[in-house]
Amino acid sequence: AARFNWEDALNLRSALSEDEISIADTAHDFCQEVLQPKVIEGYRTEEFDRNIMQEIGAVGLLGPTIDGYGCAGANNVSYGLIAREVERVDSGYRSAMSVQSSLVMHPINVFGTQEQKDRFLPKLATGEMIGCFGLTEPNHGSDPGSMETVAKPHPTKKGVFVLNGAKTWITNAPIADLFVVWAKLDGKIRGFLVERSQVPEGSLATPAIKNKTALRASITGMIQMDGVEIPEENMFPEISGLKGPFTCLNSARFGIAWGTMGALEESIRLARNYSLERKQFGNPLAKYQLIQMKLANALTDANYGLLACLQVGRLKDAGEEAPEMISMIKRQNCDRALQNSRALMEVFGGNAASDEYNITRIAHNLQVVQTYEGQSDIHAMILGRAMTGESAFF
Ligand code: TGC
Ligand code: FAD
Repeated sequence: AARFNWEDALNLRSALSEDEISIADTAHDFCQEVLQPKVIEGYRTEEFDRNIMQEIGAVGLLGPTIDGYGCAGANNVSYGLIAREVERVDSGYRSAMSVQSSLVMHPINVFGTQEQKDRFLPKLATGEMIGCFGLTEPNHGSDPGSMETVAKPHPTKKGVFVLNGAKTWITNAPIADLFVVWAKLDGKIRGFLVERSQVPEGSLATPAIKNKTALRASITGMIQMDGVEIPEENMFPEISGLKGPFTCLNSARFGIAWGTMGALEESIRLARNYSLERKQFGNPLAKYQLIQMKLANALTDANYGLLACLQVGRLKDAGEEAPEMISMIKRQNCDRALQNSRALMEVFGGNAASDEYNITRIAHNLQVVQTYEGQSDIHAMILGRAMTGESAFF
């Protein structure tokens, strides 16, 4: 019989290929050596140094599933393993990475023209260029189909579109060079590539949303467009309707399902170690049943969650996944990671209030992760609709 290893309780590693293990180990070492030492300060100051994206790019972790253009050409399981390693450090760093990979590079790769791919993908892969994804608006979050941002042909300049509207809560927006903006053209949602350096001065503003209570290590802001002019070759040529942004979200939500398990695993490691060191009533906290219950609950949820991710990843690699499967793992893993990390905060007593113990940062981040890319209740209704044929949204 095998010895039980709490750090890989159901032996996920045994179900991975050599390539997947090698990518996961590279990502792990990079994240621990380069990102982990920055995170407490990054979270305190709420500053995201754009060099971080270049560092992530230099180890090949941006757009890893894309073939060519300087990308790794790895499978979806590998992408999930990378997200898990980045989010083991911080959900904000995983946000910055997954927006670049899933929400900017992925749509360019699947919807873009050859010219768009050649122009943008190599620079996005190195992190020299930073991208963001503008879907959410001040009045339309869970219901992006009602968006107000519009694109119109320029009244006098041939081959030019003009964008007007506002997007909010956009990861990377204040420092982005490239904006994937979803806007209605003749009432239909279309995707546009807005290059900061190419638009008329004063037409594009990207103020940061400051003083966040979570995800402080990533930068978030608005995209305010007032007569942004872009050439028509910067529109995705074929894709129209919500299918465009949701195709991107399928990939990002899949990564989040893995990522949250990394955050939960880190919460478990921190709480276990703390409980062995801290003594009350003459014993280490780890000796008490109620503490062990919290650890056992969290460990079970993390490992069930990872195996569900692996199953959906294998299906995705075979082209056999359904979006509802991704809704299921995104919702379940966010909810379990949030609930368990909150319970594990209790193990730290008053020290949970010190950022040096890291646990509270992780739990607060997970509240946002459970909200973005479809709040958990929205995913429950996506599943309920698939089960019953009845839409509960409208
Ligand atoms: P609905 O009728 O469901 O769909 C309209 C059209 O879209 C298609 N579609 C999908 N296609 C591919 N993949 C999916 N997952 C799809 N879901 C829907 C659908 O087939 C249909 O196509 P067609 O051709 O028939 O028109 O539209 P609805 O208006 O009823 O949608 C409701 C709902 C709730 C499902 C949807 O709007 C939703 O998921 N809302 C949540 C919004 C959301 O996830 N926003 C994310 C913003 S981006 C973000 O948060 C990034 S954070 C990144 C970070 O920092 O890490
Ligand atoms: P609302 O839609 O107002 O929802 C509020 C509550 O009501 C939720 O609990 C929701 O589940 C519930 N609700 C809504 N409708 C229903 C219904 N029909 N039935 C029952 N309950 C309902 N967006 C982007 O486009 N790009 C990004 O890069 C991005 N990054 C983000 C980064 C951060 C830090 C944050 C906080 C958000 C980010 N978002 C981004 C936005 C995010 O996707 C939205 O916040 C999310 O989709 C929810 O929208 P909302 O905030 O408008 O909430």
